[in-house]
Amino acid sequence: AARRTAGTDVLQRNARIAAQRARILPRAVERPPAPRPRRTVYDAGHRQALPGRRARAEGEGAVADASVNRAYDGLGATFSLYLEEFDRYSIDGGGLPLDATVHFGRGYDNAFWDGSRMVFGDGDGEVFKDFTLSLDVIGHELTHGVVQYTAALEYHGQSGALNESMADVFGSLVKQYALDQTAADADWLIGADLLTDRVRGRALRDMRAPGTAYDDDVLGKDPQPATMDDYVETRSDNGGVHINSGIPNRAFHLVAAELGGYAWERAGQIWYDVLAGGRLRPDAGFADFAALTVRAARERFSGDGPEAQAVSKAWAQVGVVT
Ligand code: ASN
Ligand code: ZN
Repeated sequence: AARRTAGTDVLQRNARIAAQRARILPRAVERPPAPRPRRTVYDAGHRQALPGRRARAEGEGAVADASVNRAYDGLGATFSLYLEEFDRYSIDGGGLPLDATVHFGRGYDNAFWDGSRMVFGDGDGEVFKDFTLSLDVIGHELTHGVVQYTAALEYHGQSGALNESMADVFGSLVKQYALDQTAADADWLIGADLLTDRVRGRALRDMRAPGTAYDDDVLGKDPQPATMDDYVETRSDNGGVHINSGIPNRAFHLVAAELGGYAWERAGQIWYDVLAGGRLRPDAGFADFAALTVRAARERFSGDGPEAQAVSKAWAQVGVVT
């Protein structure tokens, strides 16, 4: 009797396992593995030669250098936002390996995308700290790469300011996504962690209130306009690409704030649809871009839904006619 019971147990167990397999296996087999980033972080050792010494590659554990680890994690956070929310596989959409170099130069006060990699300075320590400290700045630099592979917005005048604004918008979304912040929770600042205590300021730029990020003896006053009435005509900074970006930045914040919830879900999706949708020309101006966002809101959501209304209203508020 004991043997028969054991035998029945085995049969029942086998039947149970077979049933589980039938439920579980087909799904596990059908789903392809999630794409993974392929990151490499280099250390320029305070020289200006690129890429520098290989410091941490994909799958390797944290190293002693915090700048290396922040860059590595920032590349990962940016990869995740684009993949999980916009279905974009890396910067080029085709799994491009992600490279970054830290400790570029000595006291170097900037970070940039050089066409194939992100490069970070340590800051001079007086005004700026290490440029890997702000996750939105990492997302900003990588988004210059995304722009290069999508609309390729020309880096001067209004198209250049749109290029800069895209970098700020998606840079901020990288941070919001990593911190699980709604539009209401987010600070909407770019580079809030970069300024030393000696600077009178909150960040490099404020998307919610352009022109108010800093007012300081060394840096001067934040020159960003918040509406077209204050658009800055200048020949410096490629025609004010980091200045007039305040106008489309604020439009994005207004849409995100009006719609509420996670900014990447609706406002970010509309902006991404325009950036990667193939209709945005490299020499697009603000009005071209604005009209495409209204169209994208209608196409992705609905003709006269809250999304399209919020987008139209935001551009009107910043003085861009759609
Ligand atoms: N950090 C600046 C930027 O990404 C550097 C530059 O390219 N002017 O816009
Ligand atoms: Zn930029």
